[in-house]
Amino acid sequence: MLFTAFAAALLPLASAQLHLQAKKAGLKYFGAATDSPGQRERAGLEAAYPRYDAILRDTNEFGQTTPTNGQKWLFTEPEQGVFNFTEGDIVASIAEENGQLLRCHALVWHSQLAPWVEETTWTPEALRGVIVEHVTRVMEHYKGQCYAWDVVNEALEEDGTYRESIFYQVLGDEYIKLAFKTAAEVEPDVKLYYNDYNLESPGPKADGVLRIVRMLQDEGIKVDGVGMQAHFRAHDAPTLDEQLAVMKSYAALGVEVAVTELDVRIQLPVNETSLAWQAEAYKNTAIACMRVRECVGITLWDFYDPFSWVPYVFEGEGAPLLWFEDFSKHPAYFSVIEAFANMTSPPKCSGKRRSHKLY
Ligand code: 9MR
Repeated sequence: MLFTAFAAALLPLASAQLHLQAKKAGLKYFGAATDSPGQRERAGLEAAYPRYDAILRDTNEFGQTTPTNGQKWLFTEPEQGVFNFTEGDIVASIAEENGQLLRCHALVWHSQLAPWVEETTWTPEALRGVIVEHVTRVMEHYKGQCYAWDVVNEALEEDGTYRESIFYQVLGDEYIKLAFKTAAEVEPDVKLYYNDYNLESPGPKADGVLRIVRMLQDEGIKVDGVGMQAHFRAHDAPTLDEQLAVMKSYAALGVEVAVTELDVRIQLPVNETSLAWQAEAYKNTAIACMRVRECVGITLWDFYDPFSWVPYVFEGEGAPLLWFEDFSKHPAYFSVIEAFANMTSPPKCSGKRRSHKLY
């Protein structure tokens, strides 16, 4: 009994290897987003989770992190011109202490927006000023710390038309150009991403992304990447072929791609079948990212089921991540490791990913 408990305690570190294996397979990183403890407490969870922290900080497991909430407008500029970086800094300092890459998220988004932005009646000129000020101040604060910024998040509807956010209503697609242009002026070396969900298979929304990237490129505005959030359902996740096709379509425009918020939710309670579907979905995403040279990495939207956003939003669904509540690992963890391991032998040549014949 004692031995089992002891072995179980050692297991997470002894077998820690998502980032390690992903690197060997040619990715830049495998990471997990995380929330700051203050946010956890507000969600009714305990603040201290030493076992969680040990896994998050284990760089063999995760070489990258993202604050799930702390850098959003609601927290960073709760009142006009009043900036607060406390929450975002907590996660940024975890990344710094551990030498993990930081993906920064998100500058211009219609959700978790400070109420003052939506409650004011803006002239186009005034809202332009607000966007420039927000992007500039937040990016300046995090200058040198981010590998990438999600500059504009979720600007599209499912049919590929623009979402009627306050930004779009006042400025049309100009707000997207302005956000990217400003971001590039503040920090020319950071990767600037458009990030959205349901972009993981070809279709009207993916076409909308291609349109946004081309629009920016046509105007000579810097855009470096497309972030595919990848919030999937186990029973109908995009296939490997769909993911490959869509990643290649973005990459064909000369931008990199990343899987930025991966989770695969299950109808609760989980059973063997749903866990197998989930394992397949995770594996397909890992394989797709490895096969497309421009796919730089994969980020889980947290890694520990109790911290997922899913049960708060989708009643009856959950268990979308790779660690169960008791810190045992999902079958999907091992399917990802297996996918990476199958890709790593023989090693790839001259920095280019080899063509993978194993799948
Ligand atoms: O994980 C975030 C959760 O804690 C927040 O309550 C939620 C509010 O919308 O946002 C979650 O993260 C979202 C991310 O920022 C953008 N893509 C969708 C994510 C899940 O909602």
